[in-house]
Parts: sequence; structure tokens; C-alpha cells
Amino acid sequence: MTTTLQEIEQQLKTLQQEATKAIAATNSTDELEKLRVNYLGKKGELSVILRSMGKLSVEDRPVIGNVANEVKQDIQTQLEEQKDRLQQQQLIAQLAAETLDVTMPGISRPVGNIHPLNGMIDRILDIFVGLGYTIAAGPHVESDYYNFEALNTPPDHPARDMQDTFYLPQEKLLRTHTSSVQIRYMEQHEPPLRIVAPGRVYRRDTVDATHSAVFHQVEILAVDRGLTFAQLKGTIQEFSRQIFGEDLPLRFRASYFPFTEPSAEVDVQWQGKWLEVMGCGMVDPNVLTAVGYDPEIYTGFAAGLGVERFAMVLHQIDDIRRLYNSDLRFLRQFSTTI
Ligand code: 2NM
Repeated sequence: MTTTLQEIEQQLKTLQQEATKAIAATNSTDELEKLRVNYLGKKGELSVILRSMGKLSVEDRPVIGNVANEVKQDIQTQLEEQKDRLQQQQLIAQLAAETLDVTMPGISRPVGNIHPLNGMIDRILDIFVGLGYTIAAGPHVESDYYNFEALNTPPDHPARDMQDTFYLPQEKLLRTHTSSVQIRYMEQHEPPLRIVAPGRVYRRDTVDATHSAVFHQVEILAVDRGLTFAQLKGTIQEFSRQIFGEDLPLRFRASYFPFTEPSAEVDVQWQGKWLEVMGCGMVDPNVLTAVGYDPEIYTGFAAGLGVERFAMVLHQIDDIRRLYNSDLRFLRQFSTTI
């Protein structure tokens, strides 16, 4: 069987046409690589055709050699051009798939809000910090000494009654006011001092719309040379102006606390009614002596307020228990975020 120049030339042209079609039909660079191996690889179709060149005459061989080279060059060029096109398409597809629309709304996460009691404590503390007071804290489980004895509260005082105080084993109790924090602070510091003690306090009250066995207090205390009741009144007046947002009439009524003398209850006229908002007084000399201060040199004033009462008045909350039972429909009303 003989093979002619024309036959081989025809085979090469057919190969070129097939390759052109196949290359144009590829959709991926992997497919393209398979075609390259199939047409131009060592065992590829071009090699198979060229092997039959051995049967040609010596004059015809360079002629076919030239044609074969042209076909090879052409297929190679087409492979490269198609590779460029596919890579470009892949890039465009990738960019389209990875497009980030910065105008899309974000995924919203549930966000909590400050509890109205903590919000109230924060507001009260901010006012006293603005007046130069330092925040002080102390233990909730106290000894009789810090909760009563150092506060000039005699053993037969009704506040010490089992009915009013939660007593714990080993002569401990749950603090009934944050004054115990102030005793501890005074033991550790010398006057002049101005402190504000916020925190949870515990009393054996029967729970109703206005009473809770666990509630929150903020107490202030200032000790210095020459402090007077006038300065206590001025401090309370300024606090009232800031917390109520206006200068409301105040009324100081004589009262009694074991740890202050004289003592007073403070009423504020708000929306036509007199509301009792805090207790106050000049620190009893016995309290100053208990912490090692000389009452002939130093005087002090103190005041204490119930946080729940302020929250209820300022937010028009009718039942103290709403502040404790964690009903989100209630609590969300005090959200300060949108
Ligand atoms: C009140 C009313 C009056 C008070 C007294 C003291 C201390 F520690 F200095 F003796 N701290 N807080 C005080 C005085 C508290 O709460 C209604």
C-alpha cells in the first residue's frame, strides 16, 4: 500500500479542521489540555500522520514537513487563544459570583438593652460623680458590726429584729443598706472624702406592689472639716434639679435614723404631689468615732435613696415586681437604642 503526498496533505488539513472545531467547542482549560495532548502530544494524531511520511519520496518529505509545521503552529495558536478566552470567561464568571452588594441590608442581630434599674443607677451615679463623688462597693454578706454596730444602731433597735433582717449562719447577715460599705471605706481612708455607694440591699419585707425583699439603694457620704446641713441641702437640691430636669420644690421633714443627727426625710413636689424621695442627715458623732475620726474636727452628711422608687416615679411603673420578672415586653420599653 502506498501513501501519496496528496493523501497526507489531505489528512493534515482534515486534522486542522477537526482541531479547529474541537478547540472552539471547549468550555474549560482542562478540556483544552486534553485536546492538546490528543492532537500534538507524542502519541497524538499529528505524530501518527507524520510517521507515515517515511513512505514518501525524499523530495516530497520537506513539502509535507512544511505543511505539518504550519498545521502544528496553527493548532498551537488556536489552543493558546482559546485558553486566553476561557481564562477571561472564568475570571468574569468568578467576579460576577463574588460580587459584594454593599447596599444590601446587614444581618440584624438581637441586641439587649440596659435594664431600667441599672439605667437609673447609672444616671444617679453620673450626677454624683459630676459633683466629685467616688463610687464605692462592698460585700452583700455582712457582719452585725458593719451593718449595725458601727452605724450607732443599738442591739434593741427594731431594725435588728429577725423580722426585718435576713440572718445567715456564723453570725452573718445580708446587708440592709449600703451604709456598711461607707463604714468600710471610712476605716480605710482619711477625710476629706465624698463617696457614693450603689447596690443591692436585703430586707424581710412582704412583697407587694411597692415592696421587695431585694431592692437597690444609692447612698452618699461626705466627710470634711466644717460640713453643715446647708451643704447637704444644697447637694440634694442640685441632685433633684438634675434627676428631675427642673428645680422642683423640696421639703425637709424632721425624721430619725440611728446613724444621723439631725435626720430628715426629703419630699419633692412633682406633678402636684409631694413624693418622699430620700432620707438624709448629719453623720452621728458616734459613727465618726467608730471609724476613728475625731468628731470635734470632722463633720459629715449622708443621704440614701431607693433606686426602684426613682425608676417607678420617673418611668411611671405601677408595680415594683415588673422590675424583677424579666418580661421582655416590659423591659424593651426602656431600650435606648433604635
Ligand atoms: C440614709 C439616710 C441617712 C447614711 C449614713 C451613712 C454613714 F455611713 F455615713 F453613717 N451612710 N448613709 C444615711 C443617712 C442613709 O438612707 C436612707
